[in-house]
Amino acid sequence: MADIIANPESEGPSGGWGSVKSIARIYGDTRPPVAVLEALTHQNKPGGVMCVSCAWPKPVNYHPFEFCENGAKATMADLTSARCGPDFWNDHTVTELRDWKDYDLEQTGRLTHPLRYDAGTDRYVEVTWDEAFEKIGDTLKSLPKESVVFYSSGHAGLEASYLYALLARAYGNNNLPQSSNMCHETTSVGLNKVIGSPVGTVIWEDLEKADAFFFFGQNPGSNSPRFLHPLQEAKNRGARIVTFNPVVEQGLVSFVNPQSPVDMLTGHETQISDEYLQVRAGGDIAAMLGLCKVVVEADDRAVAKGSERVLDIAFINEHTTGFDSFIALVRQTGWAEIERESGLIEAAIRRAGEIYIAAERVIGVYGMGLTQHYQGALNVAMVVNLLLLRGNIGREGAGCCPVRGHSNVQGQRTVGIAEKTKLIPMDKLKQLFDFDPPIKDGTTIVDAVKGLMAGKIKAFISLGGNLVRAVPDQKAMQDVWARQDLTVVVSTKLNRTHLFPAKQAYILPCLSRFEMDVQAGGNQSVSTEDSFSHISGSTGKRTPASKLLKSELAIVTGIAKVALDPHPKLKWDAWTGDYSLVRDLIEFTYPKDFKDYNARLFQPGGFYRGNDAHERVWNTEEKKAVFTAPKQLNALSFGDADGRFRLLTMRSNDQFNTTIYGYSDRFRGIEGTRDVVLMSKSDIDAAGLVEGQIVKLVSDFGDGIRRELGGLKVTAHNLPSGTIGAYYPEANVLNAIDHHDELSKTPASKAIPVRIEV
Ligand SMILES: Nc1nc2c(c(=O)[nH]1)N[C@H]1C(S)=C(S)[C@@H](COP(=O)(O)OP(=O)(O)OC[C@H]3O[C@@H](n4cnc5c(=O)[nH]c(N)nc54)[C@H](O)[C@@H]3O)O[C@H]1N2
Ligand SMILES: Nc1nc2c(c(=O)[nH]1)N[C@H]1C(S)=C(S)[C@@H](COP(=O)(O)OP(=O)(O)OC[C@H]3O[C@@H](n4cnc5c(=O)[nH]c(N)nc54)[C@H](O)[C@@H]3O)O[C@H]1N2
Ligand SMILES: [Mo]
Repeated sequence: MADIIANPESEGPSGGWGSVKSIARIYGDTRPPVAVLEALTHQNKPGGVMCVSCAWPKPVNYHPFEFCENGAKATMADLTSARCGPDFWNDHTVTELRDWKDYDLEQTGRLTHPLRYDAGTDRYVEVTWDEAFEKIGDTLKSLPKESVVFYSSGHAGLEASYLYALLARAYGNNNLPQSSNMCHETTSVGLNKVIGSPVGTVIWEDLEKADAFFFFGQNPGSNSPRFLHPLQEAKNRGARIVTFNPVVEQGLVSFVNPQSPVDMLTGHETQISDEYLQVRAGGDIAAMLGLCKVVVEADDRAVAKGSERVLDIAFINEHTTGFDSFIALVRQTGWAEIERESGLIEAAIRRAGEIYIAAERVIGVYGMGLTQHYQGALNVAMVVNLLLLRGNIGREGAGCCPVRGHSNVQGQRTVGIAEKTKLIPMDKLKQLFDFDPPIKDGTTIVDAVKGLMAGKIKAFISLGGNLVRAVPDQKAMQDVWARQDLTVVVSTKLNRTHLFPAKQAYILPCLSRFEMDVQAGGNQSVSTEDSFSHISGSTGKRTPASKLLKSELAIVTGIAKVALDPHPKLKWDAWTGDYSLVRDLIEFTYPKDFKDYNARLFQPGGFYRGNDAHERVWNTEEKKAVFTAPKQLNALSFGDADGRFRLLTMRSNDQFNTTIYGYSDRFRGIEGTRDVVLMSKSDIDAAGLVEGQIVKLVSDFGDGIRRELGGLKVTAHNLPSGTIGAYYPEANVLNAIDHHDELSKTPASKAIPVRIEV
């Protein structure tokens, strides 16, 4: 067993009483009605509400409480008793609110009325839905089609998302970027390139059969806590877990199951990781190459001895391409280089490699620690290389497991929210709706921001999200966002994006998934797709926060009716009255994925839409799974230099993306503030700093643009030398919009080149 040094600052294992205390604190902050507790007991179960937080799957054999600390926080945040009505603006101007913290904006509560920005008073004022739609429609009709963007954050259900994509295409463009452009686009593009699947290959049953899990840059304790249950079960049956992460994340160290009375009372901890390798930020390619080297060397020994091969040669021959050049590179690369680039010692990589070899079935798990890098797609290809060596894809108990963020981020892509036309069955759309869909590819987030900067983008519709706060070059983004002709943001809560209104700006308040969505045909259900490609229906039961709220679907159709000319095939009203009609359209458009959609809506655990790579059918250009010889050993676009640090931007367990629930990052022992820069003690000393000193981070991207973030307290933390940490989204002012994954354009948020100024 490795010596795992937990952060001395940490409050102890993930889960446990800390988790219960944290939920109780948010309960006190938000004061939701007591019935929220009832809502929680139905969460993620058939007939209940699918969590609005992350995309972790819903098991068929669910626990009595199938929710986690963060799901509970997200639920309470949606069902808060606080309201942000029109009278809020009697006391506040937009300019004044820009000085508020994200936390304080969130605390204002649920939005209750449609609002229009009034430049004269610098406030939002109440507007009727009809008036808002009419004005939005007039402006959209007057603008060049290419200048309008239809963004979505991964919240809205499949039904609203399908119609949103239809709206954009019927309007005349494919400008449908999504939050995944900042997140798992690296997977959609990079994984697809090497195994022909834009999504993970693992399903729930695989978790129950795996002998080992290899974690690369994914933090289940904070970001997908329900993952800790199958991990705990896996540990109990003897499976091994190996983690590569610069930060010692408590959830990957140990876990006390907050839903097990015995564990809670006895304080029984499950140790999660058998080996914890603190790789340098951006050092995973070298680390994984080292693992592959251990496998190849073991195979060489087996061949010499005439014993059973370590490589799965039959699989490699039948199913893969590129093996020879990859192996040549593995042999060529020396340990000194691997150690330097990964920041890990050979012996540690060897121990991890032995675990990989000893395991019959391995799952490779990854998250933002791999995807948000300049060579993010290469990171992903390296995970696949490692898995392919021993046939660990398309086999029970094995596979590739990217863990998605937003609850329906994967599903929105499945039903047409995509800027790349090749992903869309345009012929089906033409057949169904009798129009010629636009053939030009639309814009990604990076290109949309650059389009804004160049003045080419003139209007943004946002179906959820907080784009101004989520993107790189946030300061420049604020200015160019406000220069547009029109911004329409469909939201549940006030956020920073609303504070940079365009010439015409609207906030359209929507229902949360917990709330009843009563339309002409009665209370409607929506559906979402999880990280394992299972689709589940979700029915809200709570009384809406305000009588004036509309569903996301009704807002989409409301805009469609004013932005587009009437067309007999576009039956916006009928679809709004009965969402099952939209599901029929989805089934017709994507028959393989959505067979018997309406009939299977409430199947326990969701219905599986299948994945060819899971069956070892490779939809790549080569029709094989692809080994990739990496062209570089780190994931960076820059080299090491004196005084230059790799800044990784972190999430705490007390936030959901740009929504800040509180200032307690209890797993990392940081309380009461987010204005910190985490550094190793040796880096603090070497830089001539002292703990507690207030410093400024400045961008070292080298494009001559001054980007800075001041007021950060130097805080000692267990990190590899040269790697430092600060919180997302605050640190977004430091990243450059041109600093992104080469292949997919996902912003490289996990190794931003910075310097420290005092
Ligand atoms: N509570 C909570 N839950 C969430 C979210 C949230 O903000 N809060 N966000 C949701 C969303 S949209 C998403 S996409 C997911 C994100 O969930 P994750 O994919 O877990 O994302 P992060 O926490 O940003 O980063 C993951 C881990 O990568 C590590 N890391 C950073 N750089 C590197 C590196 O170079 N190599 C390696 N190996 N590791 C590295 C970090 O230390 C961190 O532990 O979570 C979802 N769930
Ligand atoms: N530096 C750095 N930048 C990053 C990241 C990082 O790790 N580091 N992570 C990136 C990632 S992974 C992602 S996914 C993006 C996130 O980018 P976004 O998805 O744009 O941001 P969120 O913070 O998830 O959006 C929060 C807002 O969504 C609205 N909202 C909440 N629930 C609903 C709902 O049910 N319906 C509607 N219509 N609106 C709702 C609320 O108004 C809330 O304020 O940020 C990215 N940016
Ligand atoms: Mo995400």
